[in-house]
Amino acid sequence: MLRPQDSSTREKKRLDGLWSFRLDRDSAGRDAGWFRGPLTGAREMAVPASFNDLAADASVRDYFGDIWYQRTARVPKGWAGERVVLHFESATHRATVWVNDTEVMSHEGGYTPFEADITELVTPGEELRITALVNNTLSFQSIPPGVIEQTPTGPAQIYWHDFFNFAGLHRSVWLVATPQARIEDLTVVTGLAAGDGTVDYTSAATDADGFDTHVVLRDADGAVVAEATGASGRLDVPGVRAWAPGAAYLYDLEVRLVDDSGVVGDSYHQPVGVRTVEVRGTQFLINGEPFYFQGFGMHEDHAVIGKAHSDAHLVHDFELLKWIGANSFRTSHYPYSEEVLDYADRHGIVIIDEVAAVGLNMGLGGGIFGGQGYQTFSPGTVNDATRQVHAQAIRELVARDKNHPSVVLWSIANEPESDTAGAEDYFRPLFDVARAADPTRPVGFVNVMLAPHGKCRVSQFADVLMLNRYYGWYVNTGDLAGAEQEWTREISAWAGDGKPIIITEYGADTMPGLHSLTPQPWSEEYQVDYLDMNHRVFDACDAVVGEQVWNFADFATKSGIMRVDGNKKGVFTRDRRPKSAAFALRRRWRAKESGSLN
Ligand code: GCB
Repeated sequence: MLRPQDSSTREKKRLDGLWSFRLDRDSAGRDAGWFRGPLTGAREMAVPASFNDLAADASVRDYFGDIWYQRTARVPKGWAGERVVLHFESATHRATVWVNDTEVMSHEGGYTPFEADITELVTPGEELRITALVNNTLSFQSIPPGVIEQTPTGPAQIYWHDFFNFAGLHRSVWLVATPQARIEDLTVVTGLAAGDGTVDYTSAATDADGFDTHVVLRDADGAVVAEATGASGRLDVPGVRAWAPGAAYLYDLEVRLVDDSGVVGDSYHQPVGVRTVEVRGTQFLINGEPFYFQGFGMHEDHAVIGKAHSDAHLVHDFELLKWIGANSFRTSHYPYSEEVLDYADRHGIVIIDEVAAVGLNMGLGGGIFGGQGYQTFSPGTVNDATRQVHAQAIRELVARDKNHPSVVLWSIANEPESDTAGAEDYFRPLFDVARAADPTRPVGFVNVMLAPHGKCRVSQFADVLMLNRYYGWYVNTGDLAGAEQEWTREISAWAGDGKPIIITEYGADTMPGLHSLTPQPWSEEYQVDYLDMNHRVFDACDAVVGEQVWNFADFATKSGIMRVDGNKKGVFTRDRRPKSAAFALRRRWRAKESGSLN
C-alpha cells in the first residue's frame, strides 16, 4: 500500500473535521444497520482526535466497546474515470468501514493504515456516506493485549501498559484518486561506498499491461542524477550526498508507468535518504560511523486531543528535541503518525520504530499496574492467535515505514515477559517475521528489568540489546550509590554478550516545582542526580551506544496509586515546560554533539 499523495496522476482529499459520533454501549448498531443512514442520537466529534477527553464525561473517557463515526463527503467531479480509494491512516484499535450501505473493509491494529477501492460504489460529483465502526476493546488476542474483568459495578477493561488507552480516529482519513494502471508498492534500499551511493528499488504495479516502469532520481535542487527502466533495478549516484543524523538530505525518486506512446499513466514520488545501517560487534554504525543514540522514549500524547496527530505539536516537539540536543527517539510504544517519520527524515532525527506490542507481561502488570493472576503465555491468554496478530503488526509496520531513512532499528515489543520458555517460543518466529519483512535493518526488542542478564531468553535473537532500567527508582529508590553499583554490575554482564546496548528507558518521576536540598525522589534535583548517575554508568561501558531517557514529556495513564495525574517521568511537563533535568540533559547532549564527551 502506498501513502496517498498528489502527483501528476494522483490526487487526495482530506476528510478531517467534525464527524458524527455515537458510542454503542450495547453493540447494537451493526445488527440494527446504523451504517444504512444518518447516525441518529449522534454528537459531533473531531477527527483526528482521541474521543476520550473531548467530552466532559467520565463514562465517555473510560468507554470501551463499539464506537461509530460517520460523515458524508463529495467525490470531486474531476475524478471521473479514476480509481477511488478510501484510506484511513489509523483507527484505534480496529475498525469496520461502510461506504453507503456496503461494507468495504475491516482492519485490526490501532496504528497502521488500511484502505479500500470504492470506485464501484461512488459517483464523481456526488456524495457518499462513510461510516466507521471503531472498537477499542483490548483482549488477549489484541496487540496491545488486555482483558475485560467483571466487577461488582460491571465490566472493566484491564490492560498492562502504562499509558491511557486513548482511542478513535487519531489520524487523517483520505479520499484518493489513482489511475487504474497504477504503482502499488515501492521498496528502496540504499548503499554507500567510497563516496558513491546506490539506490536499489523494487516496484509493483497493478493493471499495468502495456506500461513500462521508468524511474528518475533527482537531487534536492531537482537535477536528475540517475535514471533507469524496469520494475526493479539499481541506480548509481556518484558523489552522493548521504542522509546522516543531524544532516538530512533527501533525493526524490519518481516512479512512472509509461506506455508505448510515452504517455505517463501513473507517477509516484518517494523521498530517499541514502544511508547505511550496520551492527558490527558492539557498535551501531550509520554510514559506517559509530552512532550514539541520545534522546527519549516518547508518546503521542497531548492534553485534550490525546493521541491525535497535530502538526503544531509535531513541530514544537521536534524544536524541543533540537533545543535539548537529542538526535533520536523511540516510537514507544506503537507506530507513530507517518507525518512524524516524514519530519524525522527531513530533519535528520534517528528513530527506533516500535510495534504496539506492549504489556505482554502480566507478571509485571500484576506487580505494578494492577490486574493480577494471569499467566502471560498460555493457551487461554497470549497464544498462537495473538502471535499471528503480532506478526501481522510487524509486517504492517515494516510495510509502512521501510522507506524512511530515519528508521534504523525495529523494536518488535516493549518489556514482554522474556525469562520463560513460553516467551522464547513465542518470540523466536517473530524475529524471523521481522527479518523476512526487512533484511536490511537490525531487529530487537526492549528488555525489562525483571529479565536481567542470564535470565532473559529472548535477547539471544536480537541484533541490538535494548534495556529499560530503573535502578534508583523502582529499585534502590533514593539510594543512588547502591543503584550505581548494581547497575554497573548488570550492564557489564550484558556487555559481555558482544552486542551494542541501547538504554531505551531510564527515568524518575518528578513533580515540577518540587525542590529538595537533599536528593529526594520526586524532586527536580533527584531527577537530575538520577540521570547523572546513569550517565556515569553508561560512560564507563563501551558497549553502550545509546541513552534514551524515559520520557520526553509527562503523559496520561490510567489512574492508580502509582501515578499522580499520569506518568511524571517527563523531562518536559505534559504542556512541554522544562524541568531542571531538561537543562542538565541539554548541557550533556550538546557537549557530546560537539565532541567533548566520548
Ligand atoms: C517501563 C515501560 C513504560 C513505563 C515506564 C514507567 O518500563 O516501558 O511504558 O511508562 O516503565 O514509567 O514505569
